[in-house]
Amino acid sequence: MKKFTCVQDIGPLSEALSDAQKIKKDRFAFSDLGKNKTLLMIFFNSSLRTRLSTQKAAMNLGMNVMVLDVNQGAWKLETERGVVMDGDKAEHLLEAIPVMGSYCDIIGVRSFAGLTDKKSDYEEKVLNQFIQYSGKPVFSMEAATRHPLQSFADLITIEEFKTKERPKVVLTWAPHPRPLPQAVANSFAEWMNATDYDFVITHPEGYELDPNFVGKAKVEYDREKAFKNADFIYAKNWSAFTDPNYGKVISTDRSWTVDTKSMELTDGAFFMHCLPVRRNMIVTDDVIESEKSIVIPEAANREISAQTVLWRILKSL
Ligand code: AN0
Ligand code: CP
Repeated sequence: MKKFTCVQDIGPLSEALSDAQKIKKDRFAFSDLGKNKTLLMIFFNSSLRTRLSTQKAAMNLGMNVMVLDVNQGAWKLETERGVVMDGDKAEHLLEAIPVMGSYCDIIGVRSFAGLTDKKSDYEEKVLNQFIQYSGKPVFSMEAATRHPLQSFADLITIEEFKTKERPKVVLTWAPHPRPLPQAVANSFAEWMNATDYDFVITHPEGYELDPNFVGKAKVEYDREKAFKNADFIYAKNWSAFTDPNYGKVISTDRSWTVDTKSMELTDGAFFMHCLPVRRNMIVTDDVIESEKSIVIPEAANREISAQTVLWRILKSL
């Protein structure tokens, strides 16, 4: 595997899941594979889980790991070509990328959507420049439109907890005070659409996602109807995608907070969220602390999804 940015890059999900299972059974079985190979993780945005789980995954495979927080100690980077660089940005991405590529064997990039220019975000400008100019395999640690390592971990988690062959999985929008990218929701939809689950998306009017990601999913505006018979509730906030509100918070309606009353409409559903989560905005204390909450095993599976991806890339070097 030469890149990992979307569901297509992983190939058949059944094979990816079986690789993940094998790795989870013995995560040190391939600890020689990454010997003398270096992973460089580049963060343009904050992270807890992605940073730690991906580093741990690389260490399990015997790799060396370097982490660069672009906004803490590195030169400020210009990302647009043609700009007269007379402002505060001292270096251009077009030099920085091949330089970074020269120090490592695999590059992981986190670069969120700016949420001001939809076209630029949805073209995945930053991630694609890394793919084009680094000369090294690149994987996404959440880019502008997708978060595939999260979605892969979500899929692994659903497979572990499901009690029926074809569970009903509901992606529900939930309120948040600040504008967040659509990446986690887009990506979750993309991966769920690649399964044969019964997949439903629910959100208030105005929060429609990009139809390319919604795909064949059922969109149900009535949250009560959507929650009925659900086996998994996957909560996430995202800002508006549709113009003229792209990147804006158009509602913080707390009747969309996932609470015990709404969970009672489901078929004893498990509660999922990628974390970090704002309690009593996205989900109540009661629900996230309930025995149906699987947010911790979900986060733990980030190590497994990252290790499966790194294992595949290392094998192809
Ligand atoms: C980010 C987001 O919504 O994309 C990262 C989630 C994994 N969340 C926040 O910025 C709070
Ligand atoms: N879920 C997730 O990607 O978490 P971090 O932003 O902490 O990495």
